[in-house]
Amino acid sequence: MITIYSEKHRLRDAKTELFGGLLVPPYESPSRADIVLARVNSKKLGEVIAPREFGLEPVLALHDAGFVEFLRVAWDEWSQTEYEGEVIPTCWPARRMSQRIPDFIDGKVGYYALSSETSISKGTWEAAIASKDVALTGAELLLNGDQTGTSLLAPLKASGVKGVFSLCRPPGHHAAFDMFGGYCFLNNAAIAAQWFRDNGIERVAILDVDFHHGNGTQDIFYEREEVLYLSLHGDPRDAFPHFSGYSDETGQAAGEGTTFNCPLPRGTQFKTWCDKLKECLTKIDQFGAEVLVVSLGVDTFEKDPISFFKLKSDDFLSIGKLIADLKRPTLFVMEGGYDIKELGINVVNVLQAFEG
Ligand code: SP5
Ligand code: ZN
Repeated sequence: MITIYSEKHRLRDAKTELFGGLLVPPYESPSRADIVLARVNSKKLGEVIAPREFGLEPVLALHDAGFVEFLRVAWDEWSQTEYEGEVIPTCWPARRMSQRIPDFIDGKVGYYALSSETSISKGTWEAAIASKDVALTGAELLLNGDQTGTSLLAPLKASGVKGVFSLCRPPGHHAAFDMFGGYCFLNNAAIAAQWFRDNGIERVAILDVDFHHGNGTQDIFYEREEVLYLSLHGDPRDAFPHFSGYSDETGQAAGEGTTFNCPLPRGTQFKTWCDKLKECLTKIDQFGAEVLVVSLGVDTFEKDPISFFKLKSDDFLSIGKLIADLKRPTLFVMEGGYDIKELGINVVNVLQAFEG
């Protein structure tokens, strides 16, 4: 399997995360991509290639233009104040307050933030742009093949499943139409899914196996009938992002029935999780998805420091195998996973088992 990877992920290297009332070193760190890439290489998963640049058009196809401009200038505007730390919101347009966008950076960051653990730091914008290019390059490779013109979709019909791994960092699935947070700025998986739609694919499914609910992906496609969003995640009563991911959130308007949420309790083991995965896979099949995007977070791992499911390293092999059984061209987009030590093993387990 080909991996798409950009060194520019290193530009996202915040010093602070607000956690438990303290500013701590972020869980979402550059070492995450390093350890995954090291495992991709040591297990000889396949070639690793750099992304090409797609510009802002595919971003503006899904995200609010004012939000995107905010992300672009947030660090510079913050740097022009007397503040010494990183950009952290302290004030929100909460219930019954005005939803007008303020001028000063403190107000703007509150307007566009959905959570406050995610500091915006110098270089965050550049890294987020590179990350969405990693997703888009993966999508393009899956659809059109490499420069020799070999499409991966055409041989699918004859010879089975094909997959591409976009090693995105920073992750994306919490980034909504006009909000950042949960370590995410631009929604890489959603941008890739929309790119498939804009390039001749009628029906796309996004399967989100990250521990956290992908509130951003759900938000972006909530009223859309041609993009199916399915997620297994920690019950929002106990888990971030807390205000999204209940099972009665099923889509609306034309999108009614094209969102499927499986919230699961503390301590969930693989058996229970896997039964829900199988339900999701059946729905993807019935939906008639031509392409599958997997939001691949492995923070479901038993040793993950911020999550509460109990999956073991070998369980990630079963996940890869089950996804392969769907026999759809599949773009794996890296999301969360914070047990640095075993992160690479768990991610590559999914990918290698997918390849069979
Ligand atoms: C992409 C992704 O996985 N984002 C996750 C963002 C989670 N941020 C908030 C974490 C709050 C965790 N509280 C954990 C309590 C641990 N005992
Ligand atoms: Zn997560």
